[in-house]
Amino acid sequence: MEPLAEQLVLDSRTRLLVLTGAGVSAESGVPTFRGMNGLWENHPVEAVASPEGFQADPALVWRFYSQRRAGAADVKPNPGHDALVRWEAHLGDRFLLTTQNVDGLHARAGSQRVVDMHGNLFRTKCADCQREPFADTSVHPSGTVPKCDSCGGRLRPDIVWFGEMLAPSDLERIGEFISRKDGTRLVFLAAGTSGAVWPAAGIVDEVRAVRGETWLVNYESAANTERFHHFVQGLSGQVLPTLAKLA
Ligand code: BV8
Ligand code: ZN
Repeated sequence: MEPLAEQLVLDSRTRLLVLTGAGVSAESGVPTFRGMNGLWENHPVEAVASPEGFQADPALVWRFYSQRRAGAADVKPNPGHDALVRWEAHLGDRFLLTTQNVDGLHARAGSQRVVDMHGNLFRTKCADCQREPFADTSVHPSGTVPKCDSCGGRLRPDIVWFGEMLAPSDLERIGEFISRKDGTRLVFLAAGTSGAVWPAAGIVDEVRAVRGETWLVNYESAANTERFHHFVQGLSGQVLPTLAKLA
């Protein structure tokens, strides 16, 4: 095992997997889950963001997502997002960004190699037929449940809810990058995440299983901080722009 590097060195022998959470969008003005104490209008987010919640009260769930669509529409990427765009430009295909955020801010900042592992706020699909998910910024009036114009069923945001499987193609893409045998050394950096939601919280262990180097950049300690070789405490919008040595 090579000596632990004190600085995040991104050179020609390195491939980098980045995982982001709500903390990376906080400085753009997007509320975090912990910041809301996991609650929305006194509903546990896990209750609203679940198939059961949608079955029980689809109008409530659409009010939750319409509000977030309205909120996410007029926020801008911050220097934390921009730093990741620069790292990707430097590393090319030796870079992959998987995000738990559904706000689309990484893509708006210019990130290309992005896995929306929990879906995207600005995409909609049908809960009752297999039509293709489609881009959708609609903010629906409170109390309404939009209908599918091909089967008449209920539309829903194209988001991975609690209790729902992540897309196998997304898990494969992450797994392929972790187990890649191309002579490069694997570095993993998680930023702005509390490490409370799985399977995202387990990626650090998958990386350690292949002897990768692991970094956490977070405002406060996370549920899995001790799993990381390096913990840099701070605001991602201030830490990420200066953390990496692009060699
Ligand atoms: C599944 C979309 C398989 C919705 C989301 C193993 C153990 C225990 C439980 C489970 C397990 N495996 C599965 C589970 C169940 C569950 C789970 O993990 N539950 C938790 C609550 C215990 N997982 C699932 O259900 C997953 N599916 O496992 O399917 C399956 C299915 C059926 C049957 C068998 C198996 C699906 C999980 C995805 C759910 N969807 N999002 C929506 O957004 O509306 S999760 C959602 O919550 C986010 O995407 C994100 O993942 C999570 C919030 O976490 P963070 O992003 O980390 O945000 P948080 O606010 O918590 O923390 C922010 C951090 O940033 C803080 O630490 C703060 O200090 C820091 N910070 C703040 N500001 C800054 C900052 N840091 C730096 N700079 C700043 N400026
Ligand atoms: Zn339909």
